[in-house]
Amino acid sequence: MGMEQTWRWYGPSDPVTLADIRQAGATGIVTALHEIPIGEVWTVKALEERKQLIEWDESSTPRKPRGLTWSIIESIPVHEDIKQGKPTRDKWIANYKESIRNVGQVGIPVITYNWMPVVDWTRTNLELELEDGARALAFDMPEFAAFDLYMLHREGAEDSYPDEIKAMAKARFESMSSEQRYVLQKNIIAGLPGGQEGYSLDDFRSRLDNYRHIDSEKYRENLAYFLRKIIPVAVESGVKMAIHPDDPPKPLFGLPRVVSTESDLNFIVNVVDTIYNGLCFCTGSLGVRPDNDLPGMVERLGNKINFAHLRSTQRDQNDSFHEASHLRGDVDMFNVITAILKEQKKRHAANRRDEVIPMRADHGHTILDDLKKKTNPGYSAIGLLRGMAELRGLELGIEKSGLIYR
Ligand code: DNO
Repeated sequence: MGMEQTWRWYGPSDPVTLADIRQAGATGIVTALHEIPIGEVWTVKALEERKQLIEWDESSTPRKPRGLTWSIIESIPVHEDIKQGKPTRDKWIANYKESIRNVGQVGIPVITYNWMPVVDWTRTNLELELEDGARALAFDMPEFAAFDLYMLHREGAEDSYPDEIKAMAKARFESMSSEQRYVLQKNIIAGLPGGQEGYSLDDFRSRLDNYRHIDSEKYRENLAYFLRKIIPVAVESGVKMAIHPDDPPKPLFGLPRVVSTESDLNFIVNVVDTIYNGLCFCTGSLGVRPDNDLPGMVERLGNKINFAHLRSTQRDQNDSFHEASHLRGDVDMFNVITAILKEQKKRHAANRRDEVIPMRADHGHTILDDLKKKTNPGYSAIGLLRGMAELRGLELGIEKSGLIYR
């Protein structure tokens, strides 16, 4: 049996409609109540309403099922006080637990979240033009350093980069127009779709300042504290948690990062050893590090994978990368999908109810007609449709080949 094909929908204002998603062949919806401020409780009423909207077409009487299910929440963001381990964290954790209970009551089986400090996923360029004219998301280290050193003027930034990156950053900054500098700043701190809030420069500096005394060890401890409190509630509520890896999987702005490597993931799943304390296996994020052996990680950590984000990244020079099409780039998608299907087989043999792992094609290129439209970066319909169609074809090929029985 194949994976569950899901699609991220940004809610009623998403230019990609539920009907579009159905036509793309997905059956699961991945979404969030983006309007709820970070830390507040997600009520049963608000969850129910959104679930009805997703699953039922009310435009005719009697109403008709759309053929879509709200399968995953991505994300319930974690309040910064919890991440920083502030004395007020228990109040926000109590809210988080309440939200988990409510999600369980409404019957949504998985919640995705991340443990990235201050910023969620980060890119410097949302429109890198590829040789075929498609646009891709990219992270350029010298540009990122130019922002950090010459626009943010972060204390300590000088020690964060090797000399050659600093020299490139300086040259890059000097050659940029004020418009280009503004776009760079906006890309980095104004918030990407579905991410944390956006910040102004001053606000951003003070947010970074909160981490002055938090090193990786402390930051990891804060995560363990959070997990010990929430996982028992997740178990009770029948809701599986799925932590998303750091994107990119390396420290930014001198902030701690503790969800980047296999040993980070091992630490996390062992804090409370249950399938309810699991992973969102994002191949594009983890794949930026050459030391992450993705198919091997699926083999070793497979029983804790509650959700898969399938996409590929291509490492470039100077610690930079861009998003490749789904079957190209550095991610060995063939062996990743083979390993996921083998994991599903094991679950089947063990009679696990969650035998089918939900996946979504993540971050497509902007192509064809979407180049003329306003779209959410990485989430335009046609590019994602291409990605999903490729992944689905690869999956079917692997299934038919009998490879997963070997
Ligand atoms: C980006 C996404 C992330 C992800 C969060 C999970 O496209 O993968 O924003 O949703 O990090 O909390």
